[in-house]
Amino acid sequence: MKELLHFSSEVLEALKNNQPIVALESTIIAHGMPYPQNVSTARQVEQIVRDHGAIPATIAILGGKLHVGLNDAQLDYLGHAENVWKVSLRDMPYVVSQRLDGATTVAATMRIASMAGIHVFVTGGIGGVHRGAAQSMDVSADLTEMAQTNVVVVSAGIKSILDIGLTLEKLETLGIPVVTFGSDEFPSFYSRQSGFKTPLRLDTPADIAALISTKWQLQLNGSVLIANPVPEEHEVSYVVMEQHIQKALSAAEENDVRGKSITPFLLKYIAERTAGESLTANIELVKNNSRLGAMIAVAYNQ
Ligand code: PSU
Ligand code: MN
Repeated sequence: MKELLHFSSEVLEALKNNQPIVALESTIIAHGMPYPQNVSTARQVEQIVRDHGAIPATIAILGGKLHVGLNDAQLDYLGHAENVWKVSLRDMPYVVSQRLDGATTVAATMRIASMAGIHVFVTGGIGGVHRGAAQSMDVSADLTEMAQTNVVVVSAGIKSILDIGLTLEKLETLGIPVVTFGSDEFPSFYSRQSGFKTPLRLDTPADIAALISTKWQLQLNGSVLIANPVPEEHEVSYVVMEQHIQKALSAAEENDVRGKSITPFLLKYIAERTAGESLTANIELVKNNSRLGAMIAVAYNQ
């Protein structure tokens, strides 16, 4: 397994010295945001992690190799190259054996982070149960991966393109604790509100680190979902977002968009129609998550 892993020198050094490391996903770069904002955001996020005492490890598949830590050229390439696969777990063996390039989703990034011995992971939002899942059966592999892999996921909650209520139910079934940082309301990615009360609330990175280590000491394998509400000054109101989401969902249906294409389609549709407002929120919430993720990694390391 280790033969497939390629570490950047920064990450290798950090692993040797037992420093706190934060894994970062790449689907958000290749399929979640437009170029060049995606690459500049990825770089800023890495720097924020360093500024808060941890080492960033952006994860992606290049030429079939699992890369843990990317250099500038690799990051830029992922940001604009055509033919970069969106790789979830089921795509991994194909992309690796065919020596292709792939950006990893939450599920695939978690798995590779775990292989590398990294336990804290920062993203924007997780995949979940899609609206209309009773018909489509579209439930992200992010959830089943979170049920089994010991990597904490720091997010801004569940995007309202999904069915937040059903996703929370599914997380409960899978035994995944859902913790909102510093708020009683569970956030919905672009917005601090979702209409759902958070199952759990913690107010410090130290408390979050304690919950994580306790969970794994209890041999309760799997992730913890940390929801970090988008900063108030960058949020897009829940009501405004809902109108855009309704339109995006109709457009997806009209264009017969299904399966793995649906999440990138919806995100792009909404970003294009909110005059960049949602993109700004997206960028700022990822930066905000990287700050918290680094602090959790530092606390967990201690
Ligand atoms: N949520 C976001 N931005 C994203 C994604 C989710 O705010 O780019 C990506 C993540 O990589 C997530 C994936 O793991 O979408 C889920 O895709 P699917 O629904 O096809 O499982
Ligand atoms: Mn899906």
